[in-house]
Amino acid sequence: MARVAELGRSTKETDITVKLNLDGVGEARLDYPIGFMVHMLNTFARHGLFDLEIRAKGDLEVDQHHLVEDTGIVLGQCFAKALGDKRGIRRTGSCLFPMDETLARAAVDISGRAFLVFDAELSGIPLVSASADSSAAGSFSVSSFQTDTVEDFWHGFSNAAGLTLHLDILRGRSDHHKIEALFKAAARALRAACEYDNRSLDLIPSTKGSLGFPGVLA
Ligand SMILES: [Mn+2]
Repeated sequence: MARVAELGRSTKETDITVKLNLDGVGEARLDYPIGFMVHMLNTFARHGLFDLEIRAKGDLEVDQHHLVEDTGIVLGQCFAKALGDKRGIRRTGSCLFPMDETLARAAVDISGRAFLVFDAELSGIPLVSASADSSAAGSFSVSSFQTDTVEDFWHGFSNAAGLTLHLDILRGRSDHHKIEALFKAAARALRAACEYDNRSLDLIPSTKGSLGFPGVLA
């Protein structure tokens, strides 16, 4: 049976619905107002072989922090819910992902203990994108991606999913490549950790006998 979860979260700052299938084929359907995040969430689904649907709105008139962080939170809650008691999973996974001049690394332990180590040097200069401007046919409005929110996304995710995640950008020049390689590495590490271990399908992979996480809806 596919491991799926669907959750919504609505606050005065954001309104987000996420549907996740851990045993998917890598398809994403995204209604998301930040172009670069659409690129990253598509990438995440494809490399993790997760099916992912996200509908999101947020207070972008403030900045992008609330929406990006809250997206990580709801996605993390969906991960925890879809995993259930974690019986039979491999529990850990890692990936070293090169992308041209950039090298990123992700290591995950679905431990029931929330912890993020994030070591990535970005330039601090926003990535610029354009979207079709409905007010003037054929023209574009320019927006940008606030790159410091990448850490906020993964912080929200690891906290809500109850897992330990180490994310490092080991080298690189392009911020686009750095962030993208990190999402690909994280997706592949999570995919490996979520996958079933055919040698211990009946066991919860812990000597404690539990990988529960108090903050998580099981
Ligand atoms: Mn790209």
